[in-house]
Parts: sequence; structure tokens; C-alpha cells
Amino acid sequence: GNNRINSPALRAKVCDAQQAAELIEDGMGLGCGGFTPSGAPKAVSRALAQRAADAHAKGDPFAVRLFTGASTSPDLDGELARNDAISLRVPYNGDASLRDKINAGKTAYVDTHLSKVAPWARSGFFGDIDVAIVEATSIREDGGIVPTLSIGNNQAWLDLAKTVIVEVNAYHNPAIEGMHDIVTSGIAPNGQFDMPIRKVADRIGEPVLRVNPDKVRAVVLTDEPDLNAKFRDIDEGAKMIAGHLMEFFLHETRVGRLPSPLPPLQSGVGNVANAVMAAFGDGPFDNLVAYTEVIQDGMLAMLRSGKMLSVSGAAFAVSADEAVRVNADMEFLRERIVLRPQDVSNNPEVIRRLGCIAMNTMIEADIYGNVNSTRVMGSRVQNGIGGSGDFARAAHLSIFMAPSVAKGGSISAIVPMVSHVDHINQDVQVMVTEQGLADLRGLSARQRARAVIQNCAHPAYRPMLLGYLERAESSRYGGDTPHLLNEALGWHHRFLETGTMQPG
Ligand code: 0RQ
Repeated sequence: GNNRINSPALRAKVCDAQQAAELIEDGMGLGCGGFTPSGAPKAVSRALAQRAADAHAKGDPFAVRLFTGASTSPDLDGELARNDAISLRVPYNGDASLRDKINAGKTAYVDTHLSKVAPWARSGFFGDIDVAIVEATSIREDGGIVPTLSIGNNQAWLDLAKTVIVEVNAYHNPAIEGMHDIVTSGIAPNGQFDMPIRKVADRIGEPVLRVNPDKVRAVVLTDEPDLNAKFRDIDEGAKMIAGHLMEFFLHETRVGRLPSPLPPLQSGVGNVANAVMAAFGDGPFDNLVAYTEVIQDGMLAMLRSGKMLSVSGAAFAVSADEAVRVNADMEFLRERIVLRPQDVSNNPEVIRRLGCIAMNTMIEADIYGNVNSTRVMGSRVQNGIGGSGDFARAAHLSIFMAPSVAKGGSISAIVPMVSHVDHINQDVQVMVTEQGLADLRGLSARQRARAVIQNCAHPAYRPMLLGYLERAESSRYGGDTPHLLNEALGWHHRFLETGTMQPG
């Protein structure tokens, strides 16, 4: 590992993870790498969880305010949450243990657009960032830090923190140097800078993170892969969703409403998104490009097959097997992928300029096209809005998809009124379930409702939804977006009372 540190000043800072964790005190703000398990600090995270456990055993308080790129790993969010060591979490979480703490009301959670975290942190909206912990593949002789499989907000953390800890992880192929594109200077105090990105592969910065070496107090050596989660095998429902989408794209290119090759694609997290990418892999479209956030297995397969030419993203979010292939194929991938900080990968200015097609997954939608991506029954957080809002609002075409029912059919994903809103109907042009696709472009609210009910709702819930709409329409208070306010959230209420949205 030591031969990965080519800067003598930083080589002198090598220490073990426990010593590094000693630099972190109760109440501090921690700016960490991590966007999916990619780039999350590992050894220092585990040592920090141990430090919290030791403090609590002595009866001392110990909790940090944790800021990252997005979700992290079981070593960081999981270990710290299980040790009650996170008082505040910003901006995204995918870990089950931390989710439980947030939903129990024990950890405060600020769920916000991923592109806004760095500019808001630089503006001081989140208070002090005391310590930065970033993961590196290597450190150059000039002190430039070569990141691993994500960048997140690391340049902001390095600029803001008084104390910096670097984990140098020898697992990653050093040939990754050159894949990253980071703006390291000329950033206004409020985090704004020019982003003249006109093509997916355009570069505007340099390939390394920059830090004042005097702030680096610890460099810790590791050699371990990311703790990547498994994708489920692609199920029938996800395949059907992907099939409806492919048919839509084919039709739209035939009638000239979408150009060929297609505009840059964005694809969200999870199994449905991976199924859609797999369908593109087998589909008729060539010369694809992606301006996206997470780069999953399906997209990498298309780069290898030549279907996709270039990808801009924030992070690799790959299966364990794919992570091994990524390491082996690094020279090939470096020519085709630009990894960016999330305030650039997800920047609405760039997404709008490129005219992206955004494809994200939802928890539920209402008949009028409003989408809930984050809160089950309105109050229990699942993950967070992540980058879905950055892309949905700015995209040329924003698509939301999900299975039409959840929990074995006891929950309809299409409801009269969403119990929480992440994406307003104006940011949803197309909705897809395994039942079909609703094209909502140019439709009034009541037309949207009929399209969503007929094309997306599960047959077990379709008559109930249509009944709701017709009764709401005849109530005559408001003919634009008719609702029955005493019933609008009644389906959720019924589920909480009886365990199903179906009436008894
Ligand atoms: O619960 O874990 O108990 O089985 O929600 O649902 O079907 O596994 O789907 O993993 O694709 O996640 C919207 C959460 C979908 C995700 C969401 C329950 C379901 C299951 C997970 P279990 P699935 P996925 C840019 C894009 C926001 C961020 C985003 C997400 C669990 O896609 O977090 O888009 N999106 N980022 O049973 C009750 C319903 C439900 C429901 C699903 N209607 N009611 N429970 N579930 N629908 C990328 C990034 O930001 C990184």
C-alpha cells in the first residue's frame, strides 16, 4: 500500500485506523466519501464505530453529524447506526440499521437533492464540517488525490474541513487515474462555478482532488473491495416494465418525437433500473450515451458490447462480480467513463442542456401523476430523494416506474392521492408499471387520471380507482383535479388499520 503514496509529505502521515479515529470527537461534523458503497471509508469507519462503543460503555456521549455523497456501506452507516453514533445524517441513506434509527426518531435526517449538498455546505447551511475522510486509489507526487469508484462531495469536504484523513485502498486498479474530472479551483464561496459541459464526455477540471497537505493528519492503508450488495435476478415484472419502455422509445423515434440516437439516458437505482438497462442491451438502439448518477452492471455491459459509447456518472453501483470485472477492465472503461462530483453529475443546468431522458423508480404515484419516491405510508422513510429530483425536474423527458402493487398485492402503487410528494405531476411525463405505460404529456389532470388508471393500475385496484375518480368528478367542487378529501388518503389509512388497501 505504501507505494501508492508518492507524496513524501503525505507518506509521513501514515498511521493506523485507531489513531485516525482518535482525531474525531463527539459532536463533530464529518464529511465522508461514499456514494453507494463506492468510495466509502472502511477501516476508519469501523475504528470510529469502536470508539463510539467504547465511549458509550464508559457512559460518555459520542455521536457525529454524518455528511456523505449518498448511501454508503454497512461499515459506515450500518456500524455507526448500530452503535448509536449518528446524531444527524445528510443527504441519503440506504442502510437498514440507520433507516430504523431514523424511523424511530433517534437520528435526525435531512433528505435533500444530491446536487445541492456541496454548494449548500460551502455556503455554511449545514454548520461546520470538522473532519473529512476520503478514500483514494493513490496519492500523486504533487499531492493530488486519485479517488476510487466515486467522488461524491469530497472536494467540498477537503476544502471545508480543518482535519483530513485519507484512506489509500490498494484494492483498486491504479489505472483508474484519469477517469475522474474534478473542478478544484475557481469555485465561488457559495459553491458555484461554470460547467461548460456540452457532451457527455466533456471534461472541465483535473483528474485529482486537491487538499492543503498541512490539514492531512492521517493516511491509513487498506486493501479491500467495496461491500457491494447483490442485485436480485431480474423478475418478470421488471422485464415487463422494461418491455413497455422499449416499445415507447421505438414508437417515439419512429414518429420523430425523439431523435436517433437517443438523448443521454439517466437510470436510477435498483432492480427495475437494472432491468431497463438490460433491455437496452438487447434492444434496437445504438450509439447510446448516458448522463447519469449511478453506473450499474447493465450500463457497463452496454459499454463492453459497444451499444453505449460514453457515460458520465457519479459512482459505480455494481454487483460484487462486476466490481472484479471493473478492476480488470480499467483501461478500457477509463476511455469511456467520466466520474464527476455529484454537483456536476447531477447538475440541472447540464441535464437541461443535454436534454436527458430520466428514468427513476417510485414507491407510489397518484392518479394525477404526483410521485412519492421516499416515504412509505407518508411517514416511514425508505431511502431518500437522492438524485431523482435533480434529474426529473431538469430532464427533457422524465419517466417514473414501479410494480403496480407492493407487499403481495396488499398495497396499490397507484393511489387516489400520494401520502408524500417528491415529484410533482409537472415533473412526470411518463409512468410505467408491469401493466403498461401512461403517456401523460400534454394531458389535463382528469385525462392523466384516466390514462394512469387504465394503463398502470393493477386490475385488482382499477375499478376502485375509477370509482373514486367518477365520484370525485360528480362532487363538483373542483372540476380541474377532483378529489374526495375524506377518502383521498383512506387507502393508506385502511392499510395501516387492516394490513391491506382492499376493503374488507
Ligand atoms: O420493501 O425492502 O421491505 O421488501 O419498498 O422497493 O421494490 O425493492 O424497489 O429497490 O427499486 O426501490 C423508490 C425505494 C424503490 C428507490 C425506491 C417497498 C418494497 C420494498 C423497496 P422491502 P423495491 P427498489 C438516482 C435515483 C429514490 C432515489 C432515486 C429509491 C422497498 O428507487 O430510493 O430515485 N428512489 N434515486 O416492498 C409500501 C409501496 C411500496 C413499498 C415499494 N407503494 N408501499 N412499500 N415498497 N413500494 C440514484 C440515487 O439517488 C443513488
